[in-house]
Amino acid sequence: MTERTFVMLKPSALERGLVGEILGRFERKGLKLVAMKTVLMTRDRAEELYSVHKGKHFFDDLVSRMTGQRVVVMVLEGRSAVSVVRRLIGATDPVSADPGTVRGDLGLDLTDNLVHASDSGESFERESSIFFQPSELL
Ligand code: 3AN
Repeated sequence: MTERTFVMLKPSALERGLVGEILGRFERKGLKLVAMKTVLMTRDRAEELYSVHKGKHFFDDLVSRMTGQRVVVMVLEGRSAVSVVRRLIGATDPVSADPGTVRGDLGLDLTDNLVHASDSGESFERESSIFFQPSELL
């Protein structure tokens, strides 16, 4: 089924010049870019994006690491886009992410693990609305 997913390239992806490398993997897989922009992450947006993790031991560090940093946010579209992107990015901890995945090939840090991607259609709706107006996603 054709669906959409939300992806955020975290600060380290921009600092290390890996935006093209990561985006290229999604494009070569066949996913279509619907919208993309660079934004300065505010504390409010970071807390909203990671609201499901509020109360966990890593929440404050995660939000602080993202706040005030530039990130790239995008919406991708394609067949089973949510699960396809999750498989392409690999496990949350880059140490155990499989080779061939974004985190497995390019990352090591757990908190700034290069990329965030929605884990369900509901997450896509919630997360994309933090960064995009409906008119940007027509
Ligand atoms: P994923 O990004 O693979 O969906 P989640 O949703 O479990 O993983 O975690 C969201 C983010 O929280 C991760 N991308 C990572 O930055 C951070 N995170 C998750 N678990 C830990 C942990 N144990 N220690 C530090 N940061 C973590």
